[in-house]
Amino acid sequence: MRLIDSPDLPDAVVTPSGSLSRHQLLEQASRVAGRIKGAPIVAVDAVPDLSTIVAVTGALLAGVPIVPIPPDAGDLERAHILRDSGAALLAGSDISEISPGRPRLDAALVLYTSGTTGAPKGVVISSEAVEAGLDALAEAWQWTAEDTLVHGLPLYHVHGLVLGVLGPLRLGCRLIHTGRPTPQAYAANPGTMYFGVPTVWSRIAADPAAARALAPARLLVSGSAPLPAPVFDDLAALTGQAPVERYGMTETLITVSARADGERRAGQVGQPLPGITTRLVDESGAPLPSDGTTIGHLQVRGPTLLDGYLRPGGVRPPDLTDGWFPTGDVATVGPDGWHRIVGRASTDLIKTGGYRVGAGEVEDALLLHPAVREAAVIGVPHPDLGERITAFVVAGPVAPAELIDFVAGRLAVHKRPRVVHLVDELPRNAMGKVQKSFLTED
Ligand code: MCA
Ligand code: AMP
Repeated sequence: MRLIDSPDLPDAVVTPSGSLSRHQLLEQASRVAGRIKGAPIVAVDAVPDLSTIVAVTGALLAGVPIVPIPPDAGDLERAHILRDSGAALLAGSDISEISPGRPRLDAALVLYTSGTTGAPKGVVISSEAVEAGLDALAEAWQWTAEDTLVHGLPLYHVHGLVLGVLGPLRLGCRLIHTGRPTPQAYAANPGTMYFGVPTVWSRIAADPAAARALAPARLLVSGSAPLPAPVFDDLAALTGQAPVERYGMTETLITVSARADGERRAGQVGQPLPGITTRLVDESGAPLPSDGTTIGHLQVRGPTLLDGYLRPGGVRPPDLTDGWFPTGDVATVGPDGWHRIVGRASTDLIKTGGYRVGAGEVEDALLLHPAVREAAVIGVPHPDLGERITAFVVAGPVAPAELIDFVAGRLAVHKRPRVVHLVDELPRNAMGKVQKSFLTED
C-alpha cells in the first residue's frame, strides 16, 4: 500500500505507551521492514499499542502480508491462526522465525474471521482493496491529513486496523489510540473524528459528560453492528451532531456509509460508497426491487472485495455470481439508495460488542471440556453488547463459570459465553438437528 509522502508531523501516532512523530514511525518501521523483507507472511501480536502500529507499518513497507493475532487469543485460537497461515510470529519488533513453508501471497492482510461452523478462516485482502476502500471513505467523510482520528478499538480487525491504523497512514492524519475504547479515554483526547462500535457509543451516550466532550469533533462514526436508534438520538442531543453510520464486513471492507456532507438517519447505514454497487436478491438469486420495504439478501460488488480465503496451497477465491459477493445480511434499500440492515440470514453468526463470533466455534470449544456432552450457542439480544453469547449445555457436574473460563482460555476472550444454562436435553427435530429457535432464557 502506498503511504502518504508528507512532511514530518510531531505526535503522528499517540498511544498510552508513548508517541512517535511521522519520521520516527517510518524510521522504526523501516528497521522492521529490513528484517522481514522477502518473508512469505508474518503474524503480529496485535497488542493495542505502538509496537503493533510499527510492525504493521514495517510489513507494509516491506510488502509482506500481515496476520494480526488477537492478543487475548487462547491457546486453541492462537495455534490455529499460526498453523493455518503458516506465518512466523513478529512480536513487536522481535522476529522469532520466518516460515519458509508458504508460497508468497500478493496481499496486504490476512484477517481471521468466524464462519457459522468450524475454526476462523483467513480472509486474504489485497493492497488494492485496502487503498480503494480507504480512498472511498476519504471521499465520503472528507477525511484528510488535517484530521486527528481518535479510537481505542482492537488492532486485528477491519475496523480498528484497516480504518483505524491504515487509514491515518494512507491519509497522513494524526492517530490517537486510547488503548481501550472507554468513554473517559475518548473524552480526554481531543480529535476531529472518533470511531466506535455501537457498544462503545452506547457507553458514551450513558456518560453525558464524556459525550459532551466530543461535541467539537467533525465526525462521530459508528459501525460493525447495528446502532440502536435511542443511542443515535442521545448522541445527537448530547454532542449536537448525529453519528455517521457505515456498514461493511471483513470480506468486503466498508461498502455503505452516510456522508460527512449529507443526511444521517437513525437505523439506516447510508448509501453505497464510490465504486461499490449493491443489490437485493431473493432465495433463488433473482433481483428484488429497491423500494424501501422489500427485504432481501444483500450482495455487493466493487474493488474492495477479498481475494479469497487462505488455504494450504494458496488462496481459494470467493463464490461470486457475476462479481457479486453474498454478504449474508438481509436488508432493505430505498429508492434513494439508503440501506437498512435488517439482520443476518444465519442465526449462527453472532455480533457481540461488534465482534463476529461463529456459534459453531464456541460449541466446539465447549465440547472439549470433559464434562460437556452437548452444546448449542446462540446470540441473545442485549442492551450493551447488541447480542450476548449464551450457551445451552448438557453436561455432567460442572459450574457454568468453569465452562465460561474454559472457553475464554482457549479462544479469544470475547468469544466466551457470558451465560451458560445447564439443561437436561437440547430441543431437536426428527432428524436430530438442534432447533435453536426453541432455546429461550426463561
Ligand atoms: C473477562 N475477562 C476475562 C474473562 N472475563 N479474562 C479471562 N477469562 C474470563 N472468563 C477480561 C478480558 O480479557 C478483558 O481484559 C476484560 O476482562 C473485559 O473484557 P470484556 O468483558 O470482554 O470486555 P467488554 O466490556 O465486553 O468489551 C466491550 C468492547 C469490546 C470494549 C466494546 O467488545 C470491543 O472492543 N469491541 C470492538 C470489536 C470490533 O472492533 N469489531 C470490529 C470487527 P482487559 O481489560 O485486560 O482487556 S470488523 C467489522 O465488524 C466490520 C468490518 C465493520 O463493519 O467494522
Ligand atoms: P465482520 O466480518 O466482523 O467484519 O462483521 C461483518 C458483519 O457486521 C456484517 O455482515 C453485518 O452483519 C455487521 N455489520 C457491520 N456494520 C454494520 C452496521 N453498521 N449495521 C448493522 N450491521 C453491521
